[in-house]
Amino acid sequence: MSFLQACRCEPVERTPVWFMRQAGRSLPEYRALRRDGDILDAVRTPEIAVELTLQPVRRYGVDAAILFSDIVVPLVGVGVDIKVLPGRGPVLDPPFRDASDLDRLRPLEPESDLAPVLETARLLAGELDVPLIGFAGAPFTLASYLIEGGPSRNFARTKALMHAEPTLWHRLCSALADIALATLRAEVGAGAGAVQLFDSWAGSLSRPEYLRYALPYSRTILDGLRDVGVPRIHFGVGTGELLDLMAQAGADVVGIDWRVSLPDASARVGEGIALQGNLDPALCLAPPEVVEAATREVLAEAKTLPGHVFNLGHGVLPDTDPGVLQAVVDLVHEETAR
Ligand code: 1CP
Repeated sequence: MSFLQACRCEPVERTPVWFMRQAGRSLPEYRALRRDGDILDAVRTPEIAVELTLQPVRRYGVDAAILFSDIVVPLVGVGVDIKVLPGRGPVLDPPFRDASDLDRLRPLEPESDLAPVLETARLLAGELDVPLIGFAGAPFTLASYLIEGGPSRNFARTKALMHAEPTLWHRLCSALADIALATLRAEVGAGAGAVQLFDSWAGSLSRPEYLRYALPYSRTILDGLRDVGVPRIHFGVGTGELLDLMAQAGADVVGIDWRVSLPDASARVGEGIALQGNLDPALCLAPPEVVEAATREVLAEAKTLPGHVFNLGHGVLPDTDPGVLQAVVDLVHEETAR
């Protein structure tokens, strides 16, 4: 299993590769199965979620599968009325504003609140011959959807709240950390062989903000998984200035976007930590020779790393030609075969 070995900085037969958002609108078979349906309905229907998880594994021969779900699913599970709108993302009306909104979050009971997701994981574990990645949203990123009421560019309300009402922020993020930890532990119990904590929007925080308002809660989650023994991947976008702190939060693997070179990222995260990344997903819309050169560049930069999982720096863009991703997978496998 080259994916798990690379996550643990052990020698590999060849560099493992998978893509964030490898299931999704870029695949014709995904569009055919999903049509105009609600993504949350697809997540709640194990036969469909299993098939959507398997589609990219079958097509590309990637070295890991990622459970078809969404970071907001555990929040929906505890009764928060979040909708996921096509082309937009998660929205919540009314959003969280004050301490009374904490009542909208109760503790997660995974076996009932996430029953279909865990069933999907169990079915997949029996079917896959590559590891299944379970995942959850980190407290900062989840809190941003609850407070902004949807996707955001500047996270203004979220930052205003964390600075103005640190006690409320602490209570909110503690509750979100408990939900994420319970989610990940249950997914591992159901067969996930690795987990990824998505703090996608943490790059909007300064170092002092990250240290005070994000890291403690992500650490609760990552530390809380230590005893289950699966690799813990910690990912965010635009986090070049935070990589050392994200590693300190308790990750085995840190996800890197395209803004930081892999050798620089490795120096920042420190010894014994593997890196995942970091081809720019936008380049996958360029002609094949551009993608090939960029892929070779990532591989060249990764040569001296203790462990490398090839991935994009963020999710596959919907307009990506699947043939381009296939060429990336094949090139990574061919070039790194020992
Ligand atoms: O209906 C659709 O197809 C809409 C697109 C979509 C998909 C395919 C959404 C809405 N969620 C998902 C599934 C999903 N979400 C997966 C599994 C698929 C895979 O990776 O192969 C995963 C891992 C996620 C995680 C997720 N959801 C993140 C973290 C990853 C990241 O991209 O940074 C985030 C931030 C979300 C929120 C979300 N859900 C959907 C959208 C469009 C968004 C982003 C909205 C925004 O820009 O804030």
